[in-house]
Amino acid sequence: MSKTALITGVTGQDGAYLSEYLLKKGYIVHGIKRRSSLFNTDRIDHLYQEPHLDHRNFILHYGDMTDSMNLTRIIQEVQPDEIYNLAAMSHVKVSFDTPEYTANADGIGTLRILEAVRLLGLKSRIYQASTSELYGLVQQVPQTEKTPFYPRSPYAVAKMYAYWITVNYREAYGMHASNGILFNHESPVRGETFVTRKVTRAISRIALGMQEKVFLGNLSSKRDWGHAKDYIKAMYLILQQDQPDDYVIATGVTTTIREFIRMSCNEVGLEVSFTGAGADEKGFLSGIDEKIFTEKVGEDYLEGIRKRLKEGNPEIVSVDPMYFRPTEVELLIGDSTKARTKLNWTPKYDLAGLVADMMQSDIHLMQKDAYLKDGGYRILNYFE
Ligand code: NDP
Ligand code: GDR
Repeated sequence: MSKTALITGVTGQDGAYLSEYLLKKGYIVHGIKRRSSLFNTDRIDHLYQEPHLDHRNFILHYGDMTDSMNLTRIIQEVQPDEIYNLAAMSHVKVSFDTPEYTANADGIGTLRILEAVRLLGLKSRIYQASTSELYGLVQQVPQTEKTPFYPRSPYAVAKMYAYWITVNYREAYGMHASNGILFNHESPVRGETFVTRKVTRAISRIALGMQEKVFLGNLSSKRDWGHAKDYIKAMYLILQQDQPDDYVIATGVTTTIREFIRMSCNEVGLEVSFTGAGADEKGFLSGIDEKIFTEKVGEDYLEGIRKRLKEGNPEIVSVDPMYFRPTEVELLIGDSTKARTKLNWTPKYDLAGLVADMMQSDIHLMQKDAYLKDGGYRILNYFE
């Protein structure tokens, strides 16, 4: 008998990779997507199955984390063996603009799922997408399952409620409910407004002569970045354990945003040097390895870069304080020893592999845009 999984946030980065992974394992996968005025299923379109087919193993339902009745009905209909609660307003900076909505969707939304399973008397195992943002203001590093929390944004505070309500339902009602405390994980389908993807898209466009520079916020914060493909495997493993529990999932390596930019540039043969600090920091194109550039980007674009270099120290990164956060999380570095020993989880990608994967994909996507632009089509340049 195939197992049935229900994924909230199925249209997001992790939802897409997890759907693919579970389908390959023979699961019937149900996903909850929001109604939107434009199609929002880009990341899962390759998995889509026509609703008129007799036998489908990938089924989408309209829903929202703020609608208890909707969630309860879907859970009752689907009777899932496993629920992966990935839906959230997941942007830390935006949570300062929409704090109440974030609390509702990310915090109370988790309660709605737990309570629905309890009231329906189901035995569904529940995975809660917890986050390294819970650690916030540095108490100790590396961060483990025992490190105290000190959330620094409305997003993190909402996720703190979700973390504890998951623990509470496990202890109060004996539910198989677990938290994965995942550190930042990225991929070629990472949302365009998170810093890694913003950088890999921008550097690709700069290399192709489609954009002059990119505006960013705090370049000094440090993140422990992994690949989403590795991290969704940990979610699956957590729900396969006999006992529910909470696990840190991380690589154990931390890097500044500045260094991530440098690595993304180097990936395509570009060199960048930084001057200044804080709001005055700038990044300049300082050299080019023409062999790597030609191989990764293409000879056609070489002349444009040579010209920019000849013009003298062209600025490709500027800091704009509008991207600073009212309270910042400066340093994240996770210790995932528990997951590595108990779940036997090991990531395949290191940061260099992640950067290479993201840059390769974005260069390819932007080459397509450059081709359309050359053909006279208007290409929108959305910076945020
Ligand atoms: P994304 O932002 O890519 O995806 C979020 C998903 O949630 C999307 O499918 C989105 O739908 C959906 N969603 C948002 N609000 C609602 C709502 N009110 N009702 C229903 N669905 C909603 O996030 P990721 O895939 O990167 O992350 C998955 C989860 O893991 C999130 O909970 C995130 O907070 C958490 N997390 C992520 C980490 C990371 O580094 N990626 C690290 C640790 C935790 P739509 O597509 O319509 O916007
Ligand atoms: P984060 O990811 O806040 O860690 O949350 P994000 O990529 O948004 O920021 C990481 C760091 O980069 C700095 N930064 C910028 N960030 C953005 N978005 N845009 C910029 O222009 C920019 N410039 C500098 C930020 O200040 C920050 O220090 C992500 C999300 O996926 C959460 O849902 C998840 O819980 C955590 O990772 C773990």
